[in-house]
Amino acid sequence: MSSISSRTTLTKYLIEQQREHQNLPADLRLLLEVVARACKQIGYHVSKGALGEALGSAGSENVQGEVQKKLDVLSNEILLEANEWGGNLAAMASEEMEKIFPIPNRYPKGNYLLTFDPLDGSSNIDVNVSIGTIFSVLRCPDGVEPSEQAFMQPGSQQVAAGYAVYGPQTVLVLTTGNGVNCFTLDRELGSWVLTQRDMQVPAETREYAINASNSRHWYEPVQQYIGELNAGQDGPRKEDFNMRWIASMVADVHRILTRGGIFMYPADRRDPSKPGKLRLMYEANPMAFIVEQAGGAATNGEQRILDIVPTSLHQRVAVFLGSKSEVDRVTRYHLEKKN
Ligand code: AHM
Ligand code: MG
Repeated sequence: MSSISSRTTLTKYLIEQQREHQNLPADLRLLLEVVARACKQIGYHVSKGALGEALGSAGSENVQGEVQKKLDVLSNEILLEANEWGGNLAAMASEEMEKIFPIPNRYPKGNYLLTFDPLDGSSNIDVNVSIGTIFSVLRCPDGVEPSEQAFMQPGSQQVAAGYAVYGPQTVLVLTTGNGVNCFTLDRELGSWVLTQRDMQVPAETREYAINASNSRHWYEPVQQYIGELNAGQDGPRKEDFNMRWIASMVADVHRILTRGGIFMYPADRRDPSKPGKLRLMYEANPMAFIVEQAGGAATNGEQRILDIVPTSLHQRVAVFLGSKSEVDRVTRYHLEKKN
């Protein structure tokens, strides 16, 4: 364990990036610090649980028709309030808001667009299981008034993405397109401390994550792929696989970044108008950027997630991400069935 004086805090790390690699403009650095500070605040409220009166339903629905939890609403407000006045953003968009949030005229406007899922894994809030925040930063096209259209950029245009996990430890995982680093919150000092440099998704894995209760609805390529994993040593893969499903994408992805694996939320037969459950702009894109930066892969079963040009803010997408060899295999099964 490093001594306190030799620790690299998030602030120090970002300033070093700015100086040494010149790939991090000062306004982006400040924006990331503000987002990280908001995550710290959200983490504080999460950790209070019943003591903070933040558990339970807010009695409202979001644009996706999902019941909002009190903490969904609170986390959204924390992110909006923290980021509206800093002068680094042109607009924000959130899972919890139907429309974009342009920066109010009373504040200066900046060059970036921020999207977020304020509290991912909402179904786990009340049962004290890891949840998190996911965010993505895009450049606002020059001279464009921030509108929903300004956000319609493929994920490959992201300039930064990250997530926080509020779990046994509170961690922040961040990429600015130059690898992936993990910071752990030192609660006493209130600082994010760099605890893992250059995270890499192991290329091979024997672990997979999928909500198996949906198996009867899956399309054939997913049935085939999961069938082979479940057949274990007796099947064509000739080895046993293990399944894990936390139902918080942040926690499942964090496990995969740490020890490998594949995460899947496929499209299925239930509602062809909804390709999967997860949202492209503030769930799939930031996670795909992080996983690719860590040497993994991310597709919708047919194409790279980061190449998809969005057509609406809350668009859903099928997700297969994690260890490259497995994502390549399940993508191949989809493409073979298509042709
Ligand atoms: P949320 O953003 O409303 O929390 O929904 C997204 C979550 C993901 O974190 C997780 O992978 C998935 O929904 C779990 O879905 P399921 O309820 O099918 O297990
Ligand atoms: Mg979510």
